[in-house]
Amino acid sequence: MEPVPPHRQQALVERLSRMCGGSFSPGRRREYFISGPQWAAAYQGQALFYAPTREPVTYADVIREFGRLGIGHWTTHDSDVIATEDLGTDRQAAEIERIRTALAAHGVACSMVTTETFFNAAFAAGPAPEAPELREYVRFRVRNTVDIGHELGARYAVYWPGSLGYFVQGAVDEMQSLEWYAEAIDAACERDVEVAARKGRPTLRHCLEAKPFEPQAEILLPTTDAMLAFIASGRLAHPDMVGVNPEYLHELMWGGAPRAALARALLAGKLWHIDINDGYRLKHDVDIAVGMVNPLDWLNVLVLLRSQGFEGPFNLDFKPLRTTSNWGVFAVSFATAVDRFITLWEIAGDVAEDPVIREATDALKAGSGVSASSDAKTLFEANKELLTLHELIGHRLFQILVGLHRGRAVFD
Ligand code: GLT
Ligand code: MN
Ligand code: MN
Repeated sequence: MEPVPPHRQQALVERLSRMCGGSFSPGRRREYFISGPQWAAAYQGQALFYAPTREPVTYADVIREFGRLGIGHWTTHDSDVIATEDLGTDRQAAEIERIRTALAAHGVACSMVTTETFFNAAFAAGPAPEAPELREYVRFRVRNTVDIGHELGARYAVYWPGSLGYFVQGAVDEMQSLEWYAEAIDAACERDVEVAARKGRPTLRHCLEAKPFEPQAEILLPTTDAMLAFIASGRLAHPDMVGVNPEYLHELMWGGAPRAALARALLAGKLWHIDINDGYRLKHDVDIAVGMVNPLDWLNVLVLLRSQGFEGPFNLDFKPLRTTSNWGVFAVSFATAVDRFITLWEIAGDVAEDPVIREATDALKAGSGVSASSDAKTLFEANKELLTLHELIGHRLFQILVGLHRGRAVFD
């Protein structure tokens, strides 16, 4: 093949994207409760050993592009859009007004706000540090984010505790740190109750997000299950206002099964928000876009969520690859991520309707009808052929994923 000179490269990517087909219209994409994070679109490709590969983008760019693509919801950290030194000042109020104008102009709604309590040097010791003045600053940040959320019309607030942990064991008192962290969440809930009453709005749904490692060596609340235990611990003043925001990859990072983790959150009535992405087990927080690594697992996750009536918000918390250009972030990354999600969601609907899966699961639940009281051998013999259906269900799910159930022929 001939070399592709720089001025022809976008045209090539566009032509091959069209050849892929399978993209949904902006109107269709807006039918789903999908949100795009400011920080995902603005990610410049940097990491510890990686220089940035993309130019900075503003919230105005991100909101305009989300509107054009049909990503109807936008999520942000406080400091993604307001300079840290402007937080809580009149300059914040002016910026919020500009953000509201941009959102309205492009038909995008702010669904969730989150507080950055990990990046700034002030959070070197995490969001529940020993020094009381630092904890007061954390409370100011979360309260102020609640204010921003109400001003932008958000319904959800997310908290990722980042450095709540330690590099060196014994350096922090785990019990004390957890109590201090609870105080920060209480401060956010208490401000929310006040502001919601004043504005005649419902209170926000406060969602805790776990990540098992990075940036600290050991994390005090590393998994969604740990968050559920924390919520139920009796330490929070408003546990009814607090739920979870599991991130798909964060459960894989500790070796968990995301679908099982989500089932436990559903059982607790606490699955309120979810970060959708992909990646590899027991590795870093690579935040690859949804469906690029584990499409079958994702299909199963969505079958569970559909069956339980969970319909969002689905937050596209991924990082466009650092090999993707600024133009490609919207032209390829977000466009294809949202389309893969919708495709998997619709295929999950096919699973729910599939006659093979339905009859197989019904048969498994019907059992053999042989009652043999405490005779284990007879019970085993009476059910053993039926249990072969587990493997057939796995095969059928594969067929549905690749479209064989719709007549896709691979070989003659
Ligand atoms: C950070 C983290 C994400 C969280 C964000 C919300 S911050 O990027 O890795 O998973 O969802 O604070
Ligand atoms: Mn996340
Ligand atoms: Mn992540």
